[in-house]
Amino acid sequence: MPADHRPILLSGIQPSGELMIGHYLGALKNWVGLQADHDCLFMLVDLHAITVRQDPAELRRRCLDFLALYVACGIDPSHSTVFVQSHVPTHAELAWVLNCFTYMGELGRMTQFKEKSQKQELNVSAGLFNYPVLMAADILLYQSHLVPVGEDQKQHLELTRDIAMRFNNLYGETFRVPECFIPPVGARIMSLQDPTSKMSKSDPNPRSYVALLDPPDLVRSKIKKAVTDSGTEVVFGNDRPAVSNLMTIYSSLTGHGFPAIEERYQGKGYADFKADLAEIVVEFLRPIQDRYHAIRSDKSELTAILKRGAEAALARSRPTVAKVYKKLGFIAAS
Ligand code: ATP
Ligand code: LTN
Repeated sequence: MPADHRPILLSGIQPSGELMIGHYLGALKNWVGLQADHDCLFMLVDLHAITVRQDPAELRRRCLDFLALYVACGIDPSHSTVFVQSHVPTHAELAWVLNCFTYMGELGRMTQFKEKSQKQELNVSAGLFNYPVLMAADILLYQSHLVPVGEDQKQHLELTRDIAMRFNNLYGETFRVPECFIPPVGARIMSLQDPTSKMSKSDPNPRSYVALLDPPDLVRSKIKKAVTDSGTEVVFGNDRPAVSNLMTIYSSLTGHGFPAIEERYQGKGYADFKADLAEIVVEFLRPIQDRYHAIRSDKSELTAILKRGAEAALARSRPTVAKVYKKLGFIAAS
């Protein structure tokens, strides 16, 4: 790859569950928007995914499904480095080192760990606890400037910055301290069935989210049956979490602000609003789904993208590991 002076951007999604509209609005949309003027690395974080049990056959299939969806959503693998985390061994190597510079107390305070370990009370793995350290390694390996994520990942980004600063203070400038990019609208899309909890691909109820590959009639039915607040007005506000969430999806997909949406539906009820929103989502998904089906059928091209991506990522991350090992006092192998 030629010398690139654009800021380095890195992000990833776990290949678990189904990619859904929350991932698009909180992450993928911004990856695509920032792609032209950043030097981008986009990952499929399979090492992160195994912090909860995965079916091996499904995980294998899903990595390619997600890759095809990244491309269908607008990630251009000829401009950006797209790779699978487990193909690049430096991630696990740096994660081990960073584990030795992260405190149990810090990891115990992570909201995602608290939520996921509560759901899974028995046999909470050390991997689930250490998850944010691997994420810090992902980011720091590439000297990333910018990390676009949804709101729920902000705390992990703050921990990454703390780990980087701690290491730099002890050993001298080693890691760039990254910045977090959180979109102003769409950073936290809520469940369609419970507007007090985040829309999540690991939700056992598929009616709580719209998957990027849901067929049109299923999208219509999920939006029609989405819970609403008491009252009938299409007005944004903290006291109306359900309709505000639907308005956020509407606004993110159309670019219309909340006052314009309120004006358009003045005097109309939730049913009209939901019917229009359903069509907006269906029309938004249609070209993504068409592109997806074309791309997903070309397995050799998908494999080639990942091979190129892994080679580039390994070459770019090796110098950081070498620098870290040297600073720590590890002797060189040759
Ligand atoms: P899981 O529930 O399987 O742990 P998840 O649905 O939270 O996963 P991740 O792989 O953890 O998905 O998230 C990938 C990216 O999508 C992250 O940047 C995350 O912040 C963003 N994201 C996930 N859910 C939402 C949401 N409901 N709204 C906005 N962004 C989201
Ligand atoms: N933990 C993130 C996924 C992730 C990530 C990263 C995001 C793993 N490594 C590095 C940005 C940068 C999540 O969304 N659950």
